[in-house]
Amino acid sequence: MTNNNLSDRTPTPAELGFAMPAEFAPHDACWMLWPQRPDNWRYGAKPAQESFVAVASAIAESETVFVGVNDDQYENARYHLPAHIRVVELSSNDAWMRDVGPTFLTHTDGRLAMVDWEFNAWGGLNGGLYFPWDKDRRIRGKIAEMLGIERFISPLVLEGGAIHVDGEGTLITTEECLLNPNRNPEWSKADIERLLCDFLGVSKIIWLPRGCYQDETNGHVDNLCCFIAPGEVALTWTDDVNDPQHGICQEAREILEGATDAKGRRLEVHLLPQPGPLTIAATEASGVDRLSGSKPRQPGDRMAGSYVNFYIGNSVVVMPLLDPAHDDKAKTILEALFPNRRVLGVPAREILLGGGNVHCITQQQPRSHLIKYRGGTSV
Ligand code: KQY
Repeated sequence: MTNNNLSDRTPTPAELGFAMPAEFAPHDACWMLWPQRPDNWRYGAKPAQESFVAVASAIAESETVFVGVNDDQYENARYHLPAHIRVVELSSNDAWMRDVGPTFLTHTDGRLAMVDWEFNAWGGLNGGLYFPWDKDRRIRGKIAEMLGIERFISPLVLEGGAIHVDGEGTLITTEECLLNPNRNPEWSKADIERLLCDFLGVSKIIWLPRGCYQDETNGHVDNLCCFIAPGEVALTWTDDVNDPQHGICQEAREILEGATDAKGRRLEVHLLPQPGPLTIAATEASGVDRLSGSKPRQPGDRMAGSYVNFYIGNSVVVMPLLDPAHDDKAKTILEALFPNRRVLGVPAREILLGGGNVHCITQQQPRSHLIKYRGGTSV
């Protein structure tokens, strides 16, 4: 745990030699959760569960996949998930492992550790998406116990989808999320930068003003833009000047193209077409339970669909299929960006209806000296 008192402070993870690797670095595993809450997923989450099975199966082609499940869904998840996927009982309030799961760190000597951020369900009682979030909050500690790794507790409210790193000292995030009064009102931008550098071993932060239009996470960067290699990012894009997303894409592109990374490189920005615009159909909204304290789904509401919300596995890239008019083009671009990985598309509208996508429901565990899983498909 970091104590910022200069007199008796403990060393930061960065000072101890830990840093967050890029997603495109090798993995030992991927962690996911099983969707079930009927006030977020329509029809008791049955259609979403099918999509989660497809995502887990695609990722399991190149690394071990763990799926955490509440006890009352354990048998159902075990039945629907293929046998080589590791189903473990792990209580959660919902199914966004990117945000509630560990941000893993590795040491130069190969050790694995994690950051345990503060979590308030994307805004707490000031615009958050549900209450309570107590089970989500315990997930990182439980995974640290299972893996037997060090857990660095950060005072920052942060979800994993709010950051992307290149593994070479650079981090991208958005002001809309990290500077939102519903996350860290007591910290200045400089304080937040220092905490990110201390906990993640980065030295350069690139701030984008806003995330995707109507993104209920308050602008997670993982839906807008991501590193695909050192010095290269993918950015969701629309040419439609009448779309409110247009200005968001333009300002992000200008900042990214004008930025240098921690190593002094200019960034190359690759554009991915935006799907849609996509909105919630009446038949989709009506399948979601209306409960007080959770975000209602209204017919016609714009969804924050983006092809940038993909997962980079060891030898696959798992991308969301969201719109027949744009899926093929987005896949072709990703195939060119990842010539050494197979790009697998999974039908993902059901995940989008729940408020996120493939990247939001997954969390990579980087390769370390810790574990060689037996019987899985870790490569
Ligand atoms: O990272 C995400 N996109 C999580 C969104 C949570 C949505 C809950 N309805």
